Amino acid sequence: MKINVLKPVLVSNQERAKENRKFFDRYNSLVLNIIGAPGSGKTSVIENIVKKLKSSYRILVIEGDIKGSLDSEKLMKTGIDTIQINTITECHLDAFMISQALPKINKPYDLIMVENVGNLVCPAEFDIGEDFKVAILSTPEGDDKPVKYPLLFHRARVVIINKTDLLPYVDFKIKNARKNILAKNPRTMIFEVSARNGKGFDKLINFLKKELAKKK
Ligand SMILES: Nc1nc2c(ncn2[C@@H]2O[C@H](COP(=O)(O)OP(=O)(O)OP(=O)(O)O)[C@@H](O)[C@H]2O)c(=O)[nH]1
Ligand SMILES: [Mg+2]
Repeated sequence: MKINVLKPVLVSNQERAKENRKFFDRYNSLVLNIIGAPGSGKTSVIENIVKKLKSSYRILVIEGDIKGSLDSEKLMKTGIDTIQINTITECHLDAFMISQALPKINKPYDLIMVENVGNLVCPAEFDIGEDFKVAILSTPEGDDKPVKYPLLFHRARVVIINKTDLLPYVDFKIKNARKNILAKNPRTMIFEVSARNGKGFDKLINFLKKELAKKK
C-alpha cells in the first residue's frame, strides 16, 4: 500500500505561504529566503548586507536554527531587529513556522531576510511566503553542488557565490559553477562575493536596492 503524505503537506504549506505573503505585502516588505549549506556564510553575507543598507532601510532578520540563537545574537549587535525560530527536529523552515513569527512583527520593515536552517536539500522544497529564494554556495563546497542538489538551484532566483577570497586555495572554478547554476535555471542572477573582505557586494547591493524600489 502506498501512502502519499508529501503532497498534502506541501499543498497546505502552500496555502499558509499565501497567507504569509499577504501579511508581508501589507507593508510592501521585500522578503528573501536565504538557503545554503551549514557554514556557507549565510549569516556573514547577511551581516554585510545589513551594514550597507541599515542606514536607509528598516531591516528584520528571521533566524531559523535547529537549536540556539548564536546567529541572531550576532546580528542583533548590528542594531537591527531579529526573530529566532528553533525548528528542534526539522531541517528546514516551513510556512507554518514563519506564520508563528508574524505576530511578533509589529512595525513595517522594508527588507526581511530569513536565514533558513543550514541545508542544501529540505529548505528548497518549502515556500515560506518569500519574494524569492537566495542560494549561497561557498567555494570550499565545490563547483559541482548545483548538479548534485538541483532543486535549490532550479528554484533560487539569485545565487551568491561566497568565499571568493579562498579561490586560490580550493578546487572551485567560477566558470564551472556558473555553467552548472545556469544549466538548472538560465535566468538566475549570480553574484560573486567575499563576506570576509567585502569584495563583490556593491553589485549585490545595487540589485537589492532595485528590488526594494520595485516593492514601493
Ligand atoms: N574566508 C572566508 N570565510 C568566510 C566567508 N564568509 C564566511 N566565512 C566564515 O565561514 C564560517 C561560517 O560562516 P557563517 O556566516 O556562520 O555561515 P552560515 O552559513 O551562517 O552557518 P550556519 O548558520 O551554521 O549554517 C565563519 O567562520 C565565517 O567567518 C568568506 O567570504 N571568506
Ligand atoms: Mg548562520
